[in-house]
Amino acid sequence: MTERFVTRGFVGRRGGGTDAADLRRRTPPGQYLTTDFPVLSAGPTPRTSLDRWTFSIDGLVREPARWTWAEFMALPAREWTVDISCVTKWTKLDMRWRGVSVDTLLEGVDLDPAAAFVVASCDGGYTTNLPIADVLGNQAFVAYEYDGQPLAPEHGGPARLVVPARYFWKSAKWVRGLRLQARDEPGFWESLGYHNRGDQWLEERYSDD
Ligand SMILES: Nc1nc2c(c(=O)[nH]1)N[C@H]1C(S)=C(S)[C@@H](COP(=O)(O)O)O[C@H]1N2
Ligand SMILES: [Mo]
Repeated sequence: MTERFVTRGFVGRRGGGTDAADLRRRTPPGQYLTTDFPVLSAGPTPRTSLDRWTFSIDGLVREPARWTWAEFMALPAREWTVDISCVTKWTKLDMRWRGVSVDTLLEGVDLDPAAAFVVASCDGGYTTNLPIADVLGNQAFVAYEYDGQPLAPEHGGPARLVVPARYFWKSAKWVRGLRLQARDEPGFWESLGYHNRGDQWLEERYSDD
């Protein structure tokens, strides 16, 4: 039921080598490469214990879905190695994550035909918005491991959304759910002047870009 939304995106630009030409090709406009993993949070790091953690899908679905941590860990998982670009201009290549595809999560619910956008919500109140097409096709996932280790709290642990095809503010840390909506609704940074879509290859940083 979710196939109708799938867009393939920039598959041709993904992956690849690390010689000088490859590195240039893999660096979006206006970005520089880094090997650091900076922390950027709009507030304090929330600490939700795993026995109180749940992940929900609600809004325009026939029945809302909700997983406990144990149930979430039992979902089919896989690894992604992806390049990440932050609007503050750093790009980090080949970041290795493990988690659950958003496709897998949406397979568990019956989408209302009117559902066209998702709003990710988080512990701490942060939100970000995405069209459904931007999170399908196994290009977005809820990660709970980074580089072979449980995701660190400052980087969004226990679990965060990762949307590599968009600037990193769309990758909601401490994510607790996705709400399906008919209408788009700007999230935290999108309401404060950042671009609604945030495609790093088109340099969509601010709302008038
Ligand atoms: N819940 C939540 N998610 C968030 C943020 C935040 O402040 N709160 N910051 C966003 C921004 S602006 C960026 S650049 C990345 C930073 O992730 P990192 O701290 O793991 O580098 O997380 C994004 N996700
Ligand atoms: Mo950011």
